[in-house]
Formats: sequence, C-alpha cells, structure tokens
Amino acid sequence: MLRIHGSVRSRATRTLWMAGELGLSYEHNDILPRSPATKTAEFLALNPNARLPVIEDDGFVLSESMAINFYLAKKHKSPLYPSDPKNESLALQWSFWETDRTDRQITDYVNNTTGPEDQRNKAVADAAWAALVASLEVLNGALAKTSWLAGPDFSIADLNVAGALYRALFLDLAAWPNVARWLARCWDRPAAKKVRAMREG
Ligand SMILES: N[C@@H](CCC(=O)N[C@@H](CS)C(=O)NCC(=O)O)C(=O)O
Repeated sequence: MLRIHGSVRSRATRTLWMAGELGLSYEHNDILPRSPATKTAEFLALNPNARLPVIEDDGFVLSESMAINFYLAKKHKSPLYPSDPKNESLALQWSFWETDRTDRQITDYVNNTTGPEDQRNKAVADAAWAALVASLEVLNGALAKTSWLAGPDFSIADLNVAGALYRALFLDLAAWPNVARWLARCWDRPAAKKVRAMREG
C-alpha cells in the first residue's frame, strides 16, 4: 500500500500529481508543513528533516519530492519515465535544476509578497524575484527550442518543473511566453487539474 504524507498545499502537490498520472490508489496523510504532525517521533522516524512530502510504499520510505516521482514513475513503468538514457538524464537535469533554481525562490517570492503583511520581507522578496527572473529566462530559452523538457512528449521532467511552478500560474508570465504556454499545457492534464481542484477547492 502506498501512503503519501503531505498536504496538497505543500510540495506534495507534485507527488499527488504523479500518483494521479499513474492511476495509483493511495492513502493520503493530509498534514501541513510545520504542523505538529510533522514533529512527532513517528513522523521524524520517516523523515528526520520534518518535511513534506514523504511516501511509504509497502514499508519503503522515501522523501524528497523529485526522488519520489522518479521512483513512482520507474516502478510503475510509466511512459512519463524516459526510456532513452539521454532523455532520462535530461529529466534528472531539469529536476535538479528546478530544486536549485526555482523551488525556494518562487516560494520566498510569493510568501513575501502575498503572505501576512507583518511577515513579509521586501529584501527577501526582491532577491527571490531576481533569481526567479533569471531562471524563467533560462526555461523560456529552452522551451523556444523544444515543446517538452526531456524528449518528444510530456514527461516526468515537465511534471516535476511545472508542479514546482504551481504558484507561477498566478504570476504575470507575459515576458516569458514559452513558459506561459508550456505551463498551461502541463497544468491542462487531467491529473494536474485534479490536483489543482484539491488545492484550490
Ligand atoms: N527538497 C524537499 C523540500 C521539502 C520541503 O521543504 N517541504 C516543505 C513543505 S512544501 C516543508 O515541509 N517545510 C517544513 C519546514 O520548512 O520546516 C522536497 O522537494 O521534497
């Protein structure tokens, strides 16, 4: 049995999206980041980092959202997992890139511009935006040459990056039209729409 720990309002968004793409049934432990449920001895035994998402798959415990998606797609022999080693490596490249270049940046930007006013920090928001702009330039350039990030079709690379860029759905992306079109195509998939409905419903 697969158990997914993490609210759809966390980085578990991308895990839940992948589970939907794969048509997996799972038990959802719908807990929020930093909530007391992430601080229990039981949860810390699963992830001593006290972070979400985490999965348990018949006793196999795995954290880090990108690794989780690679594991699930590979285990279930999904066409989303590129069979060609070059495309597989591109999927890894883009997933690592995302973790390094946009994951925290977009969260910091949105939290510090739209979060509770007394918790906003303009310097953090400005630095995050500058970094995010540079990353969007890179992604926009890549998507000028290819429709999808790792091969001829939508793959785990697109899911991992677009899933992490959920908040960009609400930003003005006019300066990065390739990103805007690609992001809309990714989030137009049925499994993505279901996750959006969970998150926004
Ligand atoms: N690199 C990790 C990041 C996990 C992460 O930071 N998750 C957030 C929720 S979106 C969290 O649990 N934060 C708790 C905290 O910062 O204490 C991944 O991709 O899974």
